[in-house]
Amino acid sequence: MAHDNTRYLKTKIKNRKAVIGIIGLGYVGLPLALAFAKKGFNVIGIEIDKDRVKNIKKGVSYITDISNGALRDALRKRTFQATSDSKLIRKLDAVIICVPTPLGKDREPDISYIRQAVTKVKDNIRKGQIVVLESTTYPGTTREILLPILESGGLKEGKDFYLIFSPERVDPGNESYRTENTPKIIGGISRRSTEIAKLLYDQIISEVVPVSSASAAEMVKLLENTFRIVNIALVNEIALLCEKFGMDIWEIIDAAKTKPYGYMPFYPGPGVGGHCIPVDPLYLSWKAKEHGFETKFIDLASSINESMPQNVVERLEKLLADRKKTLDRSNILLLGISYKKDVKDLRESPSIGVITILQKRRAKLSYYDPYFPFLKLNGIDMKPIKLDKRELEGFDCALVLTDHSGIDYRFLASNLKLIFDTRNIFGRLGIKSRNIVKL
Ligand code: SAJ
Repeated sequence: MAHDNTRYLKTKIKNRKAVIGIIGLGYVGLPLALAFAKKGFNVIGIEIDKDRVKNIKKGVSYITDISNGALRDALRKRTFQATSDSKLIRKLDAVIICVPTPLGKDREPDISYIRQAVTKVKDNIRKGQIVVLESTTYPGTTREILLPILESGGLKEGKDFYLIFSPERVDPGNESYRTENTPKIIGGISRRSTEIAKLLYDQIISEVVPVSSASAAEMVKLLENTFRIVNIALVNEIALLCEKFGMDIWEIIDAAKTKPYGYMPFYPGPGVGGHCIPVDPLYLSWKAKEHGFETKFIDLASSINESMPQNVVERLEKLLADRKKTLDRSNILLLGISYKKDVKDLRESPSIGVITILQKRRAKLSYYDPYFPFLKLNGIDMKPIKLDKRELEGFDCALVLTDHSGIDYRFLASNLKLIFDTRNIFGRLGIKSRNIVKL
């Protein structure tokens, strides 16, 4: 029986008649939904946030990398619809879970969104369905948490349904690598599940890479992001050392990256933000502790990155002191608050850390970020400014925290008394001036 099921399912996938469901239409789910829709699949997005569903129905995208045009195209072709009704799961041939995996209040993994999503799947599951988890999580989640829930109604994985982990690899704002051309890792609970998932993702992604298990696929993702957090922390520490030595870290990195092998540039900054890099490695260290293993690298990297906002404020304080000023009597302009350039996302943004410290030090704060026309932080309304000459002249120092594109940095350089540039955006644009100080 299972064999016939699988054959029928494979045929539906190959002729793109399989109905695809995406649970969670965020920066991972919405691009994935449109990637399937573009290939002619009928896609149902199941999104708990009713405002998001409303926006999608109006053809208004809330994801930086998805244009309204792309969204409207899929809606017009009727290959994509959004709903909050999870009962539609029973109509699906494949259900792909793309929900957040944040940290709880004690910085431990919070997989409540995964549990909610997989319970909805369990309540509506039927024979022959493919269930994929894409949310980044600790190794073992798919096997230890999802499998028992989905088999609790008596269905058997690998026979009645297929369960796979496939990590999302989305780099918001990256123009070169999109869903379709970023290699995709897949790992099933059973071999048959891996095989089915390969066929499914082969329809939309040019390179699909099977690994031996769901846990292996979960671990691949965590190695990728741990690699990043550790290397960013390393370059942040070297930057602090270069400041002591009176050296220009940006010159050192630019020279080091001429090495054609065995080196990869990372850049210092005010800290590490986003919902992945500062978070995912802590999922791994949490799981490691269950096995009595202490992940020293991850713990050290997290603490170095988390200390960067304080280091930035201390450096700013010194710059002001050199000009006989103190923080509590200074007017500071924060340039950019997103966690990284050209995205609208404040999650774990280092700017929040910097602003919180400056608020405590009673500095007078204003900000400019084209993605945030207003900002309320720690209960305080932050004042957005217009980048005009009169406004700029009133600041004792401007602090570049996010190097958004499309800003007239030359105009800023000629109208600000002092700029502390933690991203070296001015250096990269070849704008040199005595009033610009780099991290
Ligand atoms: N950062 C630095 N120095 C660097 C690189 C990054 O300070 O050299 C900071 C950024 O400013 C940002 C944070 O680290 O605050 C995270 O940067 P990121 O480029 O990793 O950005 P994310 O989290 O949006 O995207 C990442 C993906 N990025 C890249 O591979 C370049 C990738 O790590 C994951 O596929 C993705 O998160 C995810 O969803 O896991």
